[in-house]
Amino acid sequence: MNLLTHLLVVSALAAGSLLPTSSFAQASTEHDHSHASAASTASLTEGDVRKVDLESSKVTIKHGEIKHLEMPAMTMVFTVRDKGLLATVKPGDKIKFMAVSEGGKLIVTDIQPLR
Ligand SMILES: [Cu+2]
Repeated sequence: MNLLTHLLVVSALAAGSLLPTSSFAQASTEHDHSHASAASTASLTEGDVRKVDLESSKVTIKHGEIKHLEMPAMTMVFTVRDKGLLATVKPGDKIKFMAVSEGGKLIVTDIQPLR
């Protein structure tokens, strides 16, 4: 086998093995997308306000299970999208709140006092 023939065989093999791989990757991406949109039915979560930090727009909440984020009950810090939401709550308040995941960060988009 001369060098030119060898190169042609190698590139033909590479092209042949790449094509099925890329079409398979595309099909599995579409599957993941439909799965994610079905699992993202968000709902309000109940919690107790532990700490309010107006300056950095953060609130510490002892929350119940958050099913749409697959998170068990715990106490944790959330960033609040709208600082105005924090004006309505203080430590010790019981609330319902909406938490969403944006780029790996957990954001509170709504807070409703519980009475
Ligand atoms: Cu949590």
